[in-house]
Amino acid sequence: MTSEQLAWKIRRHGIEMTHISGGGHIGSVLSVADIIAVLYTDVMKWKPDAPKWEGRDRFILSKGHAGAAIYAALAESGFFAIEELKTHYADGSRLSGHVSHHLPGVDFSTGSLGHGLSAGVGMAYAARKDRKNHKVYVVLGDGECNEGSVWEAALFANHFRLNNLVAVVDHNHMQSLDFTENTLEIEDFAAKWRAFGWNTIEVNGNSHDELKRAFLEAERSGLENHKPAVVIADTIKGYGIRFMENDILWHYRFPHDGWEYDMAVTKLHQCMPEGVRDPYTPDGILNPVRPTESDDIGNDHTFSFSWKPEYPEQMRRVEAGAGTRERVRLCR
Ligand SMILES: Cc1ncc(C[n+]2csc(CCOP(=O)(O)OP(=O)(O)O)c2C)c(N)n1
Ligand SMILES: [Mg+2]
Repeated sequence: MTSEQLAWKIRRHGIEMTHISGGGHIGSVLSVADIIAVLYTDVMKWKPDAPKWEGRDRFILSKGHAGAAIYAALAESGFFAIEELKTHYADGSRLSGHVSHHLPGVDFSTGSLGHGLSAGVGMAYAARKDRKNHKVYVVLGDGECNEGSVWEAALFANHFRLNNLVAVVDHNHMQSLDFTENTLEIEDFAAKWRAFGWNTIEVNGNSHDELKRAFLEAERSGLENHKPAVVIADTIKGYGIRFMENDILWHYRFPHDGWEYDMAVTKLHQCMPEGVRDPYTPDGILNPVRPTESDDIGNDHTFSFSWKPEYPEQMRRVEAGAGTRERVRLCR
């Protein structure tokens, strides 16, 4: 499967899983889909029939609230049956809303933000001591980087020259209620990682070509100076479904019956790569329900908009930084 095909599948499964279960974080899933797809098709070593294979690269989705994305990638890669995805969030299911290590292919449970990089650093340090060749990949959210523990782990990784560790930050400029810059300023984000001693690579995180080049560069630079690498992946929250993009509503909201589900599926079908089959609605939705004037679409749902009198000034600062880069076309 190509990375583009897997990314589409992650998005489609993500819509279905959050729709059926009435839970999850679809904006976060859509944001990270391309990063996970590239890692699982082009970068990491793994064996679905031997999930605990010693030589496997380790993967931690530290932004564990996007569990649906890694579940979809693992099922599509053969770690467990695709049918099981439908149990997402259900009582007794292995597919809890936040990532569970009870699933084959998952090494570390996440959901409480700020812990994944520390665990990944430990795994990389152990691999170094045991003279093993595998690598460790940790995907973090940008809001997650508010957590102090992330920066303690970053110090450690540089100090011990853990060039077998790659962190990827899904830098979508948003967290749960607002833009990151309105919540707790993190810019100049790349400069911070450089100051912590990391090889710092900035890319468009929805571009598969750029992501692939970034992982090669992480490898090359690490061999040269023995430092860990961070890929700062500039993404769009909700990417791939226009009405969800950059709208904080879709951090927590799931696609409801009616226009939300119908339009999400319809939008994805407009960009379906060749060779992919939609397991849920193979022909798309025949007569999709469309939003009407009274539906809540295209409105600003940020916390600052709702509550803060100084909103316009904050917004100007955010708009200068976020979502201004050129979009990658999903349909090639
Ligand atoms: C320690 C901790 N505090 C708060 C939360 C609640 N929470 C879930 S998602 C989220 C925002 C995360 O934003 P970001 O890391 O930018 O991820 P994104 O969804 O934007 O990819 C928060 C605060 C949590 N899961 N863990
Ligand atoms: Mg974010």
